[in-house]
Amino acid sequence: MKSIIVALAGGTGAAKFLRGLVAVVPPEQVAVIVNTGDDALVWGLHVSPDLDTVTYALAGLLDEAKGWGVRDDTFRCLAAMAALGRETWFNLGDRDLGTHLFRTERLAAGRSLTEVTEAIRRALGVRSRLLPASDSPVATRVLTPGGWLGFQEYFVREKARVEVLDVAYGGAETASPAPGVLEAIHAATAVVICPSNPITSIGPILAVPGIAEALASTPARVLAISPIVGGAPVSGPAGKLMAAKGLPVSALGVAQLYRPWLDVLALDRQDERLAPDVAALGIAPLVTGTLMTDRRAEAALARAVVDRLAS
Ligand code: FO1
Repeated sequence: MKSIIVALAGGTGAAKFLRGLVAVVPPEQVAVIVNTGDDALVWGLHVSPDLDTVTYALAGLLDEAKGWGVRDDTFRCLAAMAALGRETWFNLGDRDLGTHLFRTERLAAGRSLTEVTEAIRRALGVRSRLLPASDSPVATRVLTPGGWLGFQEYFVREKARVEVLDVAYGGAETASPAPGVLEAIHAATAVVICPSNPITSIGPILAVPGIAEALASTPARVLAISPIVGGAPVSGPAGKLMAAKGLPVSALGVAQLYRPWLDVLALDRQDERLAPDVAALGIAPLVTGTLMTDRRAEAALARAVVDRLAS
């Protein structure tokens, strides 16, 4: 039987790890289940930031400095919208707009997000399978002292600077996993949870009924890579959001959150002292370099993960 590694992914951290993964295993042997909780309507267009970040990364098109969008994109449409008095805090590049126009038009024509994602991946030459976690909307919302914000309002407009009191996944209770998601988890040789924000990237995937259960019941080993190193997130607001959920901001907090179904936790060498506490939760620690500072480091982390899963 063909071996397939199934990865659960958010945006930038996941994109780096997946780039490393397809450098060490054939891309056709990787299937990625991607967060849609960050999706937003911008100027009437359906933007799926994490699907696009992963797609662009695997297509070699990602703007690596920003960690999102298309490399060398221009922003002339954005400037035109600003001149017309529209809100432009969400920076949509001109080439990126092509993806959003295509997605929005195809969805309006009755295609599912899964079908549209498949069409985009094929057109861009991505050889790994990409699956949105759900075809129905799951909207991450953040409670601040001023009220609830959509995830992009919190993350981009407010630059994640406001206090976070709670996080919710609107629509998750009634959403179902996209076609192929549960089957992929059950048929996987191994499952990897990418080093993505546990609350706003992996949380919305797990909130879709059936997905956490599939992780608990799959015969495959499930390994997560901690996005928290040395008591702080490698990037983004994961620390604040974990604290808002009452979790310690550490690799141990990640272990506690994923404990119901996690077999192995990869944690950075800086956090080696936490390994016994992770083991005490019944999760096998894998102490390795998790900081993906360049392509070599991305591939080295992927290699360590693949080797551990094969052992
Ligand atoms: N992130 C920003 O910090 N500022 C932006 O203006 C911005 C625009 C944007 C456009 C398209 C896209 O696919 C992603 C974009 N992102 C932007 C990234 C995105 O908000 C987040 O990185 C993810 O939602 C978190 O994974």
